[in-house]
Amino acid sequence: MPEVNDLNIQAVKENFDAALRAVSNLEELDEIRVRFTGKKGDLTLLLRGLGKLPPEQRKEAGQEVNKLRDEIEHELEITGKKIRDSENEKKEINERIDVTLSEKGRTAGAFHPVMQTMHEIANIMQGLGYSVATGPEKEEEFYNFECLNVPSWHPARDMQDTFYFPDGTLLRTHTSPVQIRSMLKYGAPLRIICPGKVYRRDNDTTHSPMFNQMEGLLIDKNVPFSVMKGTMSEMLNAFFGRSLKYRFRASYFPFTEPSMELDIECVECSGHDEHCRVCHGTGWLEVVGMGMVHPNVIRAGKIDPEIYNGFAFGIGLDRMAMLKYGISDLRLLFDGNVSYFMSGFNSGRR
Ligand code: 2U9
Repeated sequence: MPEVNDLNIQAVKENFDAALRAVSNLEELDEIRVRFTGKKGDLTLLLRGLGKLPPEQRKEAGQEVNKLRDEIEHELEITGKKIRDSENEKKEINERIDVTLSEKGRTAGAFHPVMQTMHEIANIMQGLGYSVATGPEKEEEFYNFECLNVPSWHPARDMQDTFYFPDGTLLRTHTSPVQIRSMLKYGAPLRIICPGKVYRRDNDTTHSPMFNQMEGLLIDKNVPFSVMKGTMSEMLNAFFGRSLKYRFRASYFPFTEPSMELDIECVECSGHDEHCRVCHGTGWLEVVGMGMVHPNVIRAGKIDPEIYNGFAFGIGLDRMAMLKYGISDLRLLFDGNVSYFMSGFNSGRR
């Protein structure tokens, strides 16, 4: 075997074979490629050394070096392909998706308790023949107050109590304007419920500047007072899932005459706990305001109060949700932290 520039062709071949046997990835293979075929690589040195050989040895040595170069390039290519194939195979196995596996599981979303309450009461009322009506939250004074027999001197109209926009419009303080708009649109007879957000300048532990209400309106001929009382008690029995005790108290609202407030027995203690945190020992909970619609309001809805009468009611959905689901603090309803609700409010305490 000729020696070229002190490098033995056979030794280069053996070194290359040994290096190739030890290679395990493409980076290492690249290092070998540089070590043997690079500018300063063993093969290049061999080629350079050819010129220093006596002319009679050059031809044979040149053929040997060229043969070795072809072999090395061939081996590098084959080994590179083997490594790439094996890496692809490993990747395929590691990244393989088993489409038959079941999903990891996720926490189910749920309706907010106030929305659940809204749907429950709406379902009950729809069962009694009422339709759901909605309207704008940004209202005109005319629909929010004027049509509802709320005089201009009434404190509710004050800047202290109502959110006004600079143009004189306002954030509705109750959903009553929806009933006025419905009377104007559909006329009589009418049976509607109007759920939605309402706004008042109130903010303390028991009041939020935005809260949820559901009002209802029935207009027909010769509607007796007893239908109002019966409808309200049926609705509350269905909502709480049992027959409750009721107490009707005389009250006053500008839009109804006569007006009443309806108390139910305390859903927490039924009047048996003088330290009850819900009824504070009174045994009663005030839940609904209602009354026979004032003739002025019927007239504002372009319906003749000599022919038609009816009743209306208003109920606070946030308070109803708290009572039904045992939520002790109003602020929890508007808090972004869902952990409270995830921890089982939905267990159906009542
Ligand atoms: C029309 C005619 C009459 C709606 C009524 C109440 C009584 C009432 C309160 C309950 C709890 C508001 O959310 S609350 O604070 N509401 O007491 N609302 S009668 O009367 C109407 C509405 C519209 C056309």
